[in-house]
This record gives sequence, C-alpha cells and structure tokens, in this order.
Amino acid sequence: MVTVWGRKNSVNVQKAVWALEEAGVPFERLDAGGEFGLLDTESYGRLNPNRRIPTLIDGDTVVWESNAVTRYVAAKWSEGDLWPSDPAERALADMWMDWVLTTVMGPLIPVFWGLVRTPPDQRDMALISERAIECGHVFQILDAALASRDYIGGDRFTMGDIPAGAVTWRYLNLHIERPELLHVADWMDRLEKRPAFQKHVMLPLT
Ligand SMILES: N[C@@H](CCC(=O)N[C@@H](CS)C(=O)NCC(=O)O)C(=O)O
Repeated sequence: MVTVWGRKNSVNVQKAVWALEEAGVPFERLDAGGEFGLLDTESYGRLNPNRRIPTLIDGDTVVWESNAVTRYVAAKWSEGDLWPSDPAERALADMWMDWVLTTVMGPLIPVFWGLVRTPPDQRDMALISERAIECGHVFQILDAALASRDYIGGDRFTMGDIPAGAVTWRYLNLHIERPELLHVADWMDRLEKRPAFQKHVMLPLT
C-alpha cells in the first residue's frame, strides 16, 4: 500500500493524493505537519531531510517534493495518460509544473497565509495587496496559455494540470481582487467535474 504523509489542507499534499486518485492507486494518507507535528521527529527526518510534506512511500521508494511525487505517480501508474508518452506533450506539462514552483508560489504564499492562516489584527494588508496584484499578473500568463487549449498539456488532462489546478483553485477562492481570467475559469470548470479534484482539492481553505 502506498503511503502519503501530510495533512489534507496542504496544497502540496493535495497534488500527491489527487494524482494517486486519478491514477487509480490505492493509498493511505497519514496526517503530519501543521497541528499534527511529527516533521521534527528523527524518523520523519530520515524519510524527508527537508522535514516538509508531502512524502510518498512506495515499498523501498521514498519520494518528496510534491511535483516529483506527481511525476512519480504519473510515470509509474499512468504511462500514456497522466504521463504523456510524447516528449513534446510531456515538456508542456513539465514546464507548467515547474512554473507553479518558480513563479506562482512566491506571490501566492504570502496572500494565502496572510488571509487564511493569520488573525485579522496581525495581517500585513499592504504586503497582501501587493502580492495579490503580482498573483493577478502571474495567472494572466496561464490564462493566455489556456486560450488555445483545454488543458495545460493540450486537449486532454495530464499530470501538468495537477499542480497548476491545485494552486489555481486556492487562488480563485481567496477574497481578493483578481483580473478577468476567462480561460482559467473555463479550465477550472472542467477540473471541477473530476471526482478526484472534488475529493482532494475542493476543500474549505484552512
Ligand atoms: N517544494 C515543496 C514544499 C513543501 C512544503 O513547504 N510543504 C508545506 C505544506 S504545503 C510544509 O511542509 N509545511 C510545514 C508543515 O505543514 O508543518 C513541495 O512542493 O513539496
């Protein structure tokens, strides 16, 4: 049985369990991180020296970094489906997976943490507003890309939709001003029809 360590309200854990569910892999998710702690234990540090979630365990294989986990799941259990066999199609998925980590998370984390995990009287509203504007610019890049295709990697759902889909759902559910993102909204409508997305990503923001 595959195990995923990490609390269910972590966007990075959501990517891992969404990918597993899409690939039809039975798994158990064990709470860790946040209120559940455990990350500073010796045994967790041996699994994941970064002491972050998620960590996936598949027999003797341990995988951390959520996008690496998503790729592992896709490559092992969903060749030709979540994992595009065509290198060009796979590169398209890969680019947007890396884009989430390099371009989205920087501005999105302070907005999410500021508005969701910080008491109102301790919020730095100037920083939140500034980063929310930056998020708007970043998601306009995705919107432009989705103008010419239904999914991140082309005309079908692949692993490329998983990291971007998880963070975009979060962004769209924050109480902030956003630019018009018509193509992102259409893509999100498609994702919201997927049972695995409903189950693992469409959760209250906490
Ligand atoms: N780049 C890493 C980031 C992992 C990360 O920062 N995870 C957060 C949760 S989203 C975490 O471990 N936070 C500490 C905690 O939950 O206690 C990945 O994509 O897996």
